[in-house]
Amino acid sequence: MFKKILIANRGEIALRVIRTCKEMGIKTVAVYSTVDKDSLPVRFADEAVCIGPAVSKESYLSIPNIIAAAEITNADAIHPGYGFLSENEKFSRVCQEHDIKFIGATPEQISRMGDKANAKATMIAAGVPCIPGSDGLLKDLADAKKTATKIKYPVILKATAGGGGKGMRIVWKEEDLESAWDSTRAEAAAAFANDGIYMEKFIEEPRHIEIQIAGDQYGNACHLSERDCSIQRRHQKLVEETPSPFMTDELRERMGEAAIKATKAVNYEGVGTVEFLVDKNRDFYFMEMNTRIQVEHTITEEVINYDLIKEQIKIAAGEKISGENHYPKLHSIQCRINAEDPYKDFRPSPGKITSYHAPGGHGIRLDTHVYAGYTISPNYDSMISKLIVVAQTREEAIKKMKRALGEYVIEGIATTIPFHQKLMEDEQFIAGNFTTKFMDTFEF
Ligand code: MV4
Repeated sequence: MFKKILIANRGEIALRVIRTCKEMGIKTVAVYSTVDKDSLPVRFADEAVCIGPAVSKESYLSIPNIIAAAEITNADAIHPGYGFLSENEKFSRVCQEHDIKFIGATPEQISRMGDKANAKATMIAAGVPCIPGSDGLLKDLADAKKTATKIKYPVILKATAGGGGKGMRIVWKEEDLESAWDSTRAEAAAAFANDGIYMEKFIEEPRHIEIQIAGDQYGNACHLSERDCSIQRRHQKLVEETPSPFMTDELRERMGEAAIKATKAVNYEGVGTVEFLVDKNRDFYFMEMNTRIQVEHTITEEVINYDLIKEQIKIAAGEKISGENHYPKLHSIQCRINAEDPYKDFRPSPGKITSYHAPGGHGIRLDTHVYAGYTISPNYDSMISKLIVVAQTREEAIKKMKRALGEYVIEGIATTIPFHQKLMEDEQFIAGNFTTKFMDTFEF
């Protein structure tokens, strides 16, 4: 087992990793930018190293600074959390070259899954259902026209280097194809220095349901059931839950099986997520594979009673997993509480938390790095905390969430708490009747 892990991240996830390391008897090193010097990860880690100024490029994204911090503290592994360098091929490789275990995917896996057309080709070959579309990248506009005629409009153009909603265009009819082709290519070239584009049939009003997976170094793989992440706004998830209200036992078996095929196809080692789009007929299609721990891993932990960070560390250290799948025994919901003003189009609201009271009690979990007097910096993402509830049923979980939101006091900045309170009262949400389009029409 590792003796000392450096956490190449900040905020709640850095704290989350430190907590598990402590329970496992592993020493921890926090790295921090100058504005984070008074943060809880710095306070609770065994050691802390300043790696640069507030701007991420010069601190949390600086590979040389982070490797230097690992070398001077003698860390034998690095946990990258989510975001920042967690799916960075170069960082994974540099860690390898310095004999530091990167707790995440290999450089090869990151590059294979990061190129979406390539990832899709891998999944088709493995027998994972994928959305009908072009055979790899489109050659030119004529190829795009031919493919669209074959699969029928509406279609979607996607940048192969994109993902998470960047570099996509929906095309409803042939006369709009040429300008969409030109603009998607130009945008992809500018944003990713890669203008490779592929095409898919556009799935209208899908649900976003993802399967948590784990694989070890010996070829064992299992799934840990699903999370429904359909409540999103501009590709930012707002609420996640498990089990999905749209799930059936039969669909879970099929999606779990497909996710395991995806895991085995890339010899994946570690914990990861296979994202699917699910249409109204409960047909599902591979979308992306995430090779990191995700923000919403918490709800899976709550319903199957499992520490996913611990599992991640054990797998990285070479331990075997049983290969048995895990099924939800309870219902869990997570609300992401952001420093954003829901009354002003979710505009960011950084600043000082002047007064703070955290909810608690049975079935409540709050993952956060904030406290009274903490200042939310405009330099990083605006998440304040993740409020997680677990209960016997979905109905009970919603009631519990309402109760917890009502106890949660954050003063000095605007937060998304009022949005979540309204959502928990929404008839369609309560009925489990929602798709990725839900937020387009949600009145707030
Ligand atoms: C799609 C789609 C419909 N049809 N692909 C958005 C993020 C990126 N991972 C892929 N995305 C989508 N791909 C086809 N063929 C709709 C989306 C999509 C979406 C997916 C999941 C969650 C929220 C979304 C919001 C808008 C569009």
